[in-house]
Amino acid sequence: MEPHRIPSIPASMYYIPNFISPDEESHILNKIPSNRWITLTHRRLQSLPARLTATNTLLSSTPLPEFLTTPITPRFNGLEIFAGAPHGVNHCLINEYLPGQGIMPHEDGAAYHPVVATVSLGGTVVLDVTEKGGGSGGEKLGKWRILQEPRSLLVTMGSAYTDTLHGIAEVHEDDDLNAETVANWELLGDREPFIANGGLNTRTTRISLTYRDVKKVSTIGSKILGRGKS
Ligand SMILES: O=C(O)CCC(=O)C(=O)O
Repeated sequence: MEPHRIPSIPASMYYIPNFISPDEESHILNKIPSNRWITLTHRRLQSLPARLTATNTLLSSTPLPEFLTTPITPRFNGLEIFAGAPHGVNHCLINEYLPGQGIMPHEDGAAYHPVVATVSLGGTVVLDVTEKGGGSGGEKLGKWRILQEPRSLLVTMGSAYTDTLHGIAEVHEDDDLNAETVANWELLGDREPFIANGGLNTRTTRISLTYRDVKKVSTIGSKILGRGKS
Protein backbone atom coordinates (compact mmCIF):
# COMPACT_ATOMS: atom_id res chain seq x y z
CA MET A 1 0.00 0.00 0.00
CA GLU A 2 2.95 2.33 0.58
CA PRO A 3 3.10 3.66 -3.03
CA HIS A 4 -0.56 4.72 -2.62
CA ARG A 5 -0.16 6.66 0.64
CA ILE A 6 -1.44 10.25 0.49
CA PRO A 7 1.40 12.47 1.68
CA SER A 8 0.87 15.36 4.12
CA ILE A 9 -2.26 13.85 5.68
CA PRO A 10 -2.19 12.15 9.14
CA ALA A 11 -1.27 8.45 8.88
CA SER A 12 -2.84 6.88 7.00
CA MET A 13 -4.96 7.48 3.93
CA TYR A 14 -4.33 5.67 0.65
CA TYR A 15 -5.65 6.45 -2.83
CA ILE A 16 -5.73 3.92 -5.66
CA PRO A 17 -7.06 5.12 -9.04
CA ASN A 18 -8.73 2.61 -11.39
CA PHE A 19 -9.26 0.11 -8.60
CA ILE A 20 -12.09 -1.32 -10.72
CA SER A 21 -12.53 -1.28 -14.51
CA PRO A 22 -15.25 0.66 -16.42
CA ASP A 23 -17.06 -2.66 -17.12
CA GLU A 24 -16.99 -3.60 -13.42
CA GLU A 25 -18.25 -0.11 -12.54
CA SER A 26 -21.21 -0.44 -14.99
CA HIS A 27 -22.01 -3.92 -13.69
CA ILE A 28 -22.19 -2.72 -10.07
CA LEU A 29 -24.24 0.36 -11.01
CA ASN A 30 -26.75 -1.86 -12.85
CA LYS A 31 -27.05 -4.25 -9.90
CA ILE A 32 -27.85 -1.66 -7.21
CA PRO A 33 -31.48 -2.39 -6.28
CA SER A 34 -33.81 0.45 -7.25
CA ASN A 35 -36.31 -0.30 -4.46
CA ARG A 36 -34.04 -0.25 -1.40
CA TRP A 37 -33.13 3.46 -1.22
CA ILE A 38 -33.59 5.28 2.07
CA THR A 39 -34.16 8.92 1.17
CA LEU A 40 -32.54 11.52 3.44
CA THR A 41 -32.87 15.30 3.11
CA HIS A 42 -29.63 15.71 1.18
CA ARG A 43 -28.90 12.34 -0.37
CA ARG A 44 -30.16 8.75 -0.47
CA LEU A 45 -28.51 5.60 0.76
CA GLN A 46 -28.70 1.84 1.16
CA SER A 47 -27.26 0.00 4.16
CA LEU A 48 -26.33 -3.59 3.37
CA PRO A 49 -26.86 -6.29 4.49
CA ALA A 50 -28.88 -4.32 7.09
CA ARG A 51 -29.02 -1.02 8.97
CA LEU A 52 -27.29 -0.95 12.34
CA THR A 53 -29.52 -1.02 15.43
CA ALA A 54 -29.63 1.78 18.03
CA THR A 55 -26.79 -0.02 19.84
CA ASN A 56 -24.66 -0.08 16.66
CA THR A 57 -25.19 -3.79 16.15
CA LEU A 58 -25.43 -5.46 12.78
CA LEU A 59 -28.44 -7.73 13.19
CA SER A 60 -28.08 -10.06 10.25
CA SER A 61 -26.81 -13.45 9.23
CA THR A 62 -26.96 -12.51 5.54
CA PRO A 63 -23.66 -11.88 3.77
CA LEU A 64 -23.14 -8.88 1.49
CA PRO A 65 -24.68 -9.42 -1.96
CA GLU A 66 -22.40 -10.76 -4.68
CA PHE A 67 -22.37 -7.51 -6.69
CA LEU A 68 -20.73 -5.75 -3.71
CA THR A 69 -18.14 -8.45 -3.06
CA THR A 70 -17.01 -9.60 -6.52
CA PRO A 71 -14.48 -8.39 -7.62
CA ILE A 72 -13.94 -5.90 -4.81
CA THR A 73 -13.40 -7.81 -1.57
CA PRO A 74 -10.78 -10.26 -2.95
CA ARG A 75 -8.81 -7.16 -4.02
CA PHE A 76 -9.07 -5.81 -0.45
CA ASN A 77 -7.74 -9.16 0.75
CA GLY A 78 -4.85 -9.00 -1.72
CA LEU A 79 -3.86 -5.61 -0.28
CA GLU A 80 -4.50 -6.82 3.32
CA ILE A 81 -6.68 -3.75 3.94
CA PHE A 82 -8.94 -5.44 6.49
CA ALA A 83 -6.34 -7.96 7.69
CA GLY A 84 -6.74 -6.87 11.35
CA ALA A 85 -10.53 -6.63 11.28
CA PRO A 86 -12.47 -9.19 13.37
CA HIS A 87 -14.92 -10.13 10.58
CA GLY A 88 -13.09 -8.81 7.51
CA VAL A 89 -15.69 -6.69 5.72
CA ASN A 90 -19.30 -7.22 6.85
CA HIS A 91 -21.06 -3.99 5.88
CA CYS A 92 -21.40 -1.63 2.93
CA LEU A 93 -23.13 1.73 2.77
CA ILE A 94 -24.18 2.85 -0.69
CA ASN A 95 -24.51 6.64 -0.85
CA GLU A 96 -25.82 8.52 -3.88
CA TYR A 97 -25.03 12.21 -4.34
CA LEU A 98 -26.64 14.34 -7.04
CA PRO A 99 -24.82 17.54 -8.06
CA GLY A 100 -25.22 19.98 -5.17
CA GLN A 101 -25.56 17.20 -2.58
CA GLY A 102 -22.96 16.23 0.03
CA ILE A 103 -22.46 14.99 3.56
CA MET A 104 -21.75 17.03 6.71
CA PRO A 105 -18.27 16.72 8.27
CA HIS A 106 -18.35 13.70 10.57
CA GLU A 107 -16.30 10.82 11.90
CA ASP A 108 -17.20 7.17 11.46
CA GLY A 109 -16.71 6.39 15.13
CA ALA A 110 -16.39 3.38 17.38
CA ALA A 111 -19.13 1.19 15.87
CA TYR A 112 -16.63 0.05 13.25
CA HIS A 113 -13.18 -1.46 13.22
CA PRO A 114 -11.10 1.66 12.41
CA VAL A 115 -10.60 1.01 8.69
CA VAL A 116 -12.83 2.34 5.88
CA ALA A 117 -12.53 1.55 2.18
CA THR A 118 -14.56 3.65 -0.26
CA VAL A 119 -15.04 2.81 -3.93
CA SER A 120 -16.35 5.71 -6.05
CA LEU A 121 -18.67 5.19 -9.03
CA GLY A 122 -19.97 7.68 -11.60
CA GLY A 123 -18.91 11.24 -10.79
CA THR A 124 -15.81 12.87 -9.32
CA VAL A 125 -15.98 14.67 -5.97
CA VAL A 126 -13.77 16.43 -3.44
CA LEU A 127 -13.70 14.93 0.06
CA ASP A 128 -12.78 17.53 2.70
CA VAL A 129 -10.73 16.15 5.58
CA THR A 130 -10.28 18.25 8.73
CA GLU A 131 -8.29 17.62 11.87
CA LYS A 132 -10.55 17.31 14.93
CA GLY A 133 -10.36 20.30 17.29
CA GLY A 134 -8.65 19.95 20.68
CA GLY A 135 -11.34 22.04 22.36
CA SER A 136 -9.61 25.36 23.08
CA GLY A 137 -10.62 26.70 19.68
CA GLY A 138 -7.39 28.68 19.27
CA GLU A 139 -5.28 26.14 17.38
CA LYS A 140 -4.97 25.98 13.59
CA LEU A 141 -6.47 22.69 12.44
CA GLY A 142 -5.11 20.77 9.47
CA LYS A 143 -7.30 20.68 6.34
CA TRP A 144 -6.86 18.60 3.22
CA ARG A 145 -8.80 18.02 0.00
CA ILE A 146 -8.92 14.59 -1.62
CA LEU A 147 -10.16 14.27 -5.17
CA GLN A 148 -12.01 10.97 -5.67
CA GLU A 149 -12.21 9.87 -9.30
CA PRO A 150 -14.74 7.29 -10.49
CA ARG A 151 -13.52 3.71 -10.02
CA SER A 152 -10.97 4.80 -7.39
CA LEU A 153 -10.45 3.38 -3.91
CA LEU A 154 -9.81 5.53 -0.83
CA VAL A 155 -8.69 3.80 2.36
CA THR A 156 -8.66 5.51 5.76
CA MET A 157 -7.13 4.00 8.89
CA GLY A 158 -5.04 4.82 11.98
CA SER A 159 -5.05 8.42 13.21
CA ALA A 160 -6.63 9.55 9.93
CA TYR A 161 -9.64 7.50 11.12
CA THR A 162 -9.60 8.56 14.77
CA ASP A 163 -8.38 12.19 14.60
CA THR A 164 -10.06 13.66 11.51
CA LEU A 165 -13.53 14.49 10.21
CA HIS A 166 -14.57 14.04 6.59
CA GLY A 167 -17.34 15.64 4.57
CA ILE A 168 -18.45 16.58 1.06
CA ALA A 169 -19.54 20.17 0.33
CA GLU A 170 -23.01 20.71 -1.15
CA VAL A 171 -21.80 22.38 -4.35
CA HIS A 172 -22.27 21.89 -8.09
CA GLU A 173 -18.57 22.44 -8.86
CA ASP A 174 -15.30 21.78 -7.06
CA ASP A 175 -12.83 24.53 -7.96
CA ASP A 176 -9.18 25.46 -7.53
CA LEU A 177 -8.01 21.89 -8.09
CA ASN A 178 -4.25 21.71 -8.51
CA ALA A 179 -1.03 20.27 -7.07
CA GLU A 180 -1.07 22.77 -4.17
CA THR A 181 -4.69 22.27 -3.11
CA VAL A 182 -5.32 18.56 -3.66
CA ALA A 183 -3.50 16.20 -1.27
CA ASN A 184 -3.64 13.21 -3.65
CA TRP A 185 -2.84 15.19 -6.85
CA GLU A 186 0.23 13.10 -7.72
CA LEU A 187 -1.71 9.86 -7.16
CA LEU A 188 -4.63 10.70 -9.48
CA GLY A 189 -5.32 8.42 -12.45
CA ASP A 190 -5.82 11.37 -14.84
CA ARG A 191 -5.06 14.97 -13.87
CA GLU A 192 -5.55 16.29 -17.43
CA PRO A 193 -9.33 16.92 -17.32
CA PHE A 194 -8.92 19.19 -14.29
CA ILE A 195 -5.91 21.01 -15.76
CA ALA A 196 -7.75 21.47 -19.09
CA ASN A 197 -10.82 22.77 -17.21
CA GLY A 198 -8.95 25.47 -15.25
CA GLY A 199 -8.95 23.45 -12.02
CA LEU A 200 -12.73 22.87 -12.11
CA ASN A 201 -14.68 19.65 -11.56
CA THR A 202 -18.34 19.81 -12.58
CA ARG A 203 -20.24 17.39 -10.36
CA THR A 204 -22.36 14.62 -11.87
CA THR A 205 -24.20 11.88 -9.95
CA ARG A 206 -21.74 9.95 -7.78
CA ILE A 207 -22.38 6.70 -5.95
CA SER A 208 -19.97 5.60 -3.25
CA LEU A 209 -19.57 2.16 -1.72
CA THR A 210 -18.25 2.46 1.83
CA TYR A 211 -16.96 -0.87 3.16
CA ARG A 212 -16.45 -1.40 6.87
CA ASP A 213 -16.36 -4.04 9.59
CA VAL A 214 -19.15 -3.51 12.15
CA LYS A 215 -17.71 -4.65 15.48
CA LYS A 216 -20.96 -5.88 17.08
CA VAL A 217 -22.76 -8.57 15.10
CA SER A 218 -25.79 -10.60 16.16
CA THR A 219 -27.65 -13.28 14.24
CA ILE A 220 -30.21 -13.65 17.04
CA GLY A 221 -33.05 -12.06 15.05
CA SER A 222 -32.69 -14.57 12.23
CA LYS A 223 -32.36 -17.45 14.72
CA ILE A 224 -35.67 -16.51 16.34
CA LEU A 225 -37.22 -16.62 12.88
CA GLY A 226 -35.75 -20.09 12.40
CA ARG A 227 -33.27 -19.11 9.72
CA GLY A 228 -30.13 -19.32 11.84
CA LYS A 229 -27.40 -21.85 11.18
CA SER A 230 -27.52 -23.30 14.70
O1 LIG B 1 -19.43 9.07 0.01
C1 LIG B 1 -18.37 9.14 0.57
O2 LIG B 1 -17.30 9.09 -0.03
C2 LIG B 1 -18.33 9.35 2.07
C3 LIG B 1 -19.33 8.52 2.78
C4 LIG B 1 -19.24 8.69 4.26
O3 LIG B 1 -18.57 9.54 4.77
C5 LIG B 1 -19.99 7.81 5.13
O4 LIG B 1 -20.76 6.98 4.63
O5 LIG B 1 -19.82 7.91 6.35
